[in-house]
Amino acid sequence: MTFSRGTVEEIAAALAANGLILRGGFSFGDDETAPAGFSGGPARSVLLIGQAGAAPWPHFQRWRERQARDIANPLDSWSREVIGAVAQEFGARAVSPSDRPYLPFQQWAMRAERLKPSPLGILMHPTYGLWHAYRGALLFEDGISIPEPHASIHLCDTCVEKPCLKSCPVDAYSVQGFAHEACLGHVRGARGEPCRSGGCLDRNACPYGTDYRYPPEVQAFHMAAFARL
Ligand code: B12
Ligand code: SF4
Ligand code: SF4
Repeated sequence: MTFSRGTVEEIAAALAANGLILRGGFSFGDDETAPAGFSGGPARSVLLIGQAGAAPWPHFQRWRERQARDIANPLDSWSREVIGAVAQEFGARAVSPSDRPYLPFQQWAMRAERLKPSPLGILMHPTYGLWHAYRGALLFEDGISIPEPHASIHLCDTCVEKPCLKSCPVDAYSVQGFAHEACLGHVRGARGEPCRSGGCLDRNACPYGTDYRYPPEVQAFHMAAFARL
């Protein structure tokens, strides 16, 4: 598969140098309002970039040690820098999951990878379980013909016990959605130490993808960012 300035394989190799992976992509339909591409015209296709497990962490940590001072949202800054460089090399526009207004990353991922949400809202991956995320996307003004992804098994459909809905001390995740404030109150409170130091108890209760589970220090970093601790 070739773009005007390179191939998908070359893009994947450039990302792998920072522990990032291509998470699939698709072309926007003629009837869709697509985000702008590199030169400001509508993008015709998108490639999603993300991580499986905590693979980018050592690369991010080395980058952080080189920064003159602590910066706000360092993982977003690192991701923008690394993915921005790849975008420039291959003639794409880079976007981030944190860009405002929010771009529909999970809808794009469901389309690109045929994933479905778990009861926690996090998309369930057949191999990585809940231990994966999106760090950016490349918008191209060329169309791409990526083969349709195969429909994969949605592990939550076969999971009868659903331990992910039974471990939170304040039942923040339920069929009604995510009770953001209840979670925050607990995480910041006196009894929130297990969530602060080891991550969300509900997410950690899922039996799948455990080889990709983020180490406690990585989970603590994300929890601190979520709760602005
Ligand atoms: C705002 C936001 C939140 C808000 C949700 C508020 C709300 N009810 O909308 C809050 C702060 C609660 C949140 C929390 C978390 N989030 Co969040 N969040 C986002 C963000 C930046 C924007 C969502 C959005 O509005 N998109 C715009 C709409 C149009 O796009 P969309 O694809 O339709 O959006 C989907 C989501 O909004 C989803 N959704 C709605 N409510 C919630 C709540 C949670 C917890 C999740 C995961 C999804 C989710 O439903 C939509 C499905 O179509 C996305 C990145 C992005 N750009 O999408 C990450 C994102 C959805 N979050 C993500 C994650 C992992 C989390 C956390 C689980 C971990 C963390 N980052 O700390 C936490 C939960 C904390 C915990 N207990 O552990 C990941 C999910 C990755 C995946 N594998 O699926 C994303 C994609 C970011 C990323 N870099 O990968 N999040
Ligand atoms: S515990 Fe079961 S229902 Fe919950 S996320 Fe994991 S597989 Fe899905
Ligand atoms: S982080 Fe803690 S309080 Fe929040 S949903 Fe997970 S287990 Fe519940």
